[in-house]
Amino acid sequence: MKILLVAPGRGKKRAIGISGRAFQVPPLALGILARLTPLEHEIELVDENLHHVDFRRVPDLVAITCLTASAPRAYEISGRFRELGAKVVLGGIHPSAVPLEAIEHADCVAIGEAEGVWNRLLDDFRTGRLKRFYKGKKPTSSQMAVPRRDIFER
Ligand code: B12
Repeated sequence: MKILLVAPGRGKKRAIGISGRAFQVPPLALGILARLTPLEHEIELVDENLHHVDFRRVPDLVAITCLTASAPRAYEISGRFRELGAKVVLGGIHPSAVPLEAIEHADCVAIGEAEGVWNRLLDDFRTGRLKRFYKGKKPTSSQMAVPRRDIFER
């Protein structure tokens, strides 16, 4: 299964490259999703602050992380991929705070932490039983996944 992980850009700052930013940080939530994803799946990460999303390549599942500031762009990306036939899951602080708004723009909303729900969500998707909402509990420190850093550009 092909899974695209997306960190949406904000406004005009999208995809201007490393040199254009005062400082740039990797989207840790997506590193965690990558760590939790079983190795049989193919994952790709696009951080829109660095690169454009290529809508010509349509994965099976698109997972988008978003804050309130990036929610409008997250919804745009989600809408385009859904038109192209991909399923989209939204997660992060904004969809967790307003899941009923977020579900209007996606097939599925992950509320709270990814640990404990991501693998169940992937299994449900694979077997055609994706639910509209998944609610993650606060993980204990030993359950917390360490972000996979190899998926980030230096
Ligand atoms: C560190 C931090 C930063 C760092 C980011 C470092 C980094 N590497 O990303 C810096 C200083 C750069 C930063 C900047 C900003 N931040 Co900040 N930041 C935080 C802080 C303290 C922790 C965020 C973090 O990295 N958590 C660890 C990651 C792993 O957690 P997470 O993203 O929540 O992801 C988990 C779940 O949400 C879920 N999940 C997330 N995405 C997805 C997606 C899917 C598909 C699924 C299934 C699950 C899932 O699973 C993850 C693992 O369990 C939070 C406060 C907090 N305690 O959360 C504020 C916070 C996120 N920041 C906030 C804000 C407002 C900003 C700025 C907009 C400030 C500004 N005015 O510029 C910018 C935005 C930067 C951007 N990305 O565009 C607000 C967001 C509020 C909101 N409603 O959106 C927060 C909540 C602080 C607050 N209480 O106001 N921030």
